[in-house]
Amino acid sequence: MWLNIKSFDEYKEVYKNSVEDPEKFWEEYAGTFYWRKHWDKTHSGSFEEGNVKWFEGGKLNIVENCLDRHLDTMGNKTAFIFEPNHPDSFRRTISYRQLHEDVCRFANVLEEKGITKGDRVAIYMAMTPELAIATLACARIGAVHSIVFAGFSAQSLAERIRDCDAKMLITNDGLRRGDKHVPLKDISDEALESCPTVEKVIVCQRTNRDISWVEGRDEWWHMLIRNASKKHEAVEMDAEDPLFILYTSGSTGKPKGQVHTCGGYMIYTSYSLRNVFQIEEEDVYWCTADAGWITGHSYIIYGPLLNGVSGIIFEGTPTYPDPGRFWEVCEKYEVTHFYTAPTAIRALMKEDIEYVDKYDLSSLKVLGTVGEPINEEAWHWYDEEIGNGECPIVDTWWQTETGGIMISPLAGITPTKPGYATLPLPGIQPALMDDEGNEIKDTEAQGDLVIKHPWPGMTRGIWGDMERYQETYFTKYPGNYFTGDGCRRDEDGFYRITGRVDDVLNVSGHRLGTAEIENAIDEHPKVVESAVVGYPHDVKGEGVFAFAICDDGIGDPEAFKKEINDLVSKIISPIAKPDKLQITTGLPKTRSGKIMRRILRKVASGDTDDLGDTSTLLDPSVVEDIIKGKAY
Ligand code: 6R9
Repeated sequence: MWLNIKSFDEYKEVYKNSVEDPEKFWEEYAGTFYWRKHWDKTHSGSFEEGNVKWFEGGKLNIVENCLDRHLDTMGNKTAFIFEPNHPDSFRRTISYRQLHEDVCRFANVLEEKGITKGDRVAIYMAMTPELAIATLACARIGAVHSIVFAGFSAQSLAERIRDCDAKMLITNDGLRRGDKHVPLKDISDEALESCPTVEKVIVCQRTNRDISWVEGRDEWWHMLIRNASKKHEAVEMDAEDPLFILYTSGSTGKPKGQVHTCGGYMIYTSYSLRNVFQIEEEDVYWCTADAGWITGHSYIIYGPLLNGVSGIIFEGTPTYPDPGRFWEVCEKYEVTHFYTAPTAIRALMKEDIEYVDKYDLSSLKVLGTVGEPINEEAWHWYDEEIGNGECPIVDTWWQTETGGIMISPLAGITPTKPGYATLPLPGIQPALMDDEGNEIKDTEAQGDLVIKHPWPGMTRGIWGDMERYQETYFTKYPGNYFTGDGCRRDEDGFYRITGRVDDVLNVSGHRLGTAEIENAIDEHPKVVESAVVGYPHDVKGEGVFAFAICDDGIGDPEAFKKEINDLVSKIISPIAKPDKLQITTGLPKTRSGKIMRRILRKVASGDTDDLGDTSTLLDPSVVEDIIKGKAY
């Protein structure tokens, strides 16, 4: 049984079997869950048709597998440790039994408020256990949750609510992250002005500040759960019923609502966490992501609970009240598995090493990274200063679309190599494609990364737009899933992700579409047209560089930049603010009117010696002006 792969030889054997007979491979793992009814068909559909299904006809509820299944054997075990924003604030631990009760109570509340199977519920909340409770309660009654990262603006929230016609919004009065306060209820109220489908708003108290109230629509979380029963029968779902929608940026302006399903997602998040991190019963696992991103869905909420692990929910930031915060928490709870983003590592390695040395980090066994390529310097700092050279680093490559980790070392089992996500998990078949659309068979190669065979955790669609789903993932390389990432494979067959090959930026591990940011900048009355590209940034990985053609009279450029940044924060989120803004008289366009971003990327990164072929530009003299221009 390969539930946990325990050696490199076993990995190789299991991998081979998984390619030869994928169905048998996944059946074996799926068999370890609690199904109310066994599935009829292990796998059907294809990438060509865009209709992949796994375990169809199987009946289950994922929350029964996360919670109920564990009650007899580990009811008193800690499910979540909650660490608040400020270290002196109230912290608490929640056992599996308690979490089960809380989820059942809130599931009863949702049903009483008229939410039923298939309804969409938007969640816009602080990183507290209630966020997980709300999420799990939705899943328990078969409602489709759509968590929106609490750093998004009112407009972004509204766009996501409208896209999926959510019937309810669950939010907080506000949240604190570091020394910032975010008035979530105010932002929600603004968003809901343009969201007619939302009938009810449930507000969970966190900051106790004054908020406005819409009688008949808004209700307090704590009042509603007071009399709710702690008994609740989970709703039976088909493996292929949608579990959640999560919006992610693509190369057009409109975010894509990725749809994940109950059965396949459950199997894949559980499987990937267990094998990549080599988690064991007594481990304390901490993923520092926000539940508003896929990493939080899969590796704070679902994956750890499915495996009966104790996990940390952290409300704060890496640098508040000081840059030792992560390490203080690791020491306090004797964290064994720590999973964060390269951008956090890069920010913390700039700080005085005292902030690390002060704490006892000897409990750590495995270190993980996710979200963006990790540079070798950061990898080595993480390895030596945090892991004391003794903790395997798992550089985990995956996407919102993939549901779980796809290419990564298995901790302590497969070799690691700085900057490399290394080898695919068994069940995952990556390949590299050349410009002509052919698979590159040489071991050492560089190309576009695709996946050749469906896996249970993959996205089943873009909410309300299956055409775009087909077009985005399955058209460029027919018969394959196209990841949007470029990748290099070394002589040992190890994979190194080189970054996006489409118009998507990765800023501090956050995925942002250039078109989304351009649309926001273009809202400024003085902006005629804009173009956004990424450039290398030593902490964020990639920074946002905006070029804008403006009407005369923008005045002081610094002040103008602030106006643009405020606008982008308001329309999208502060994470999308341009780091640099250059006012220009023109943009390098081809005769067909397409902006040649390749040139702008070179200018933005200060690499203007060789701009390549510019002969297809409508007006090549524009380039000279751009090179001479000044960025603020
Ligand atoms: C999980 C997550 C996905 C994009 C992906 C890629 C980049 C993620 C990476 C990585 C290099 C890694 N990415 N992990 N690049 N090494 N270990 O981040 O999902 O927000 O959808 O972003 O992030 O470019 O395509 P998501």
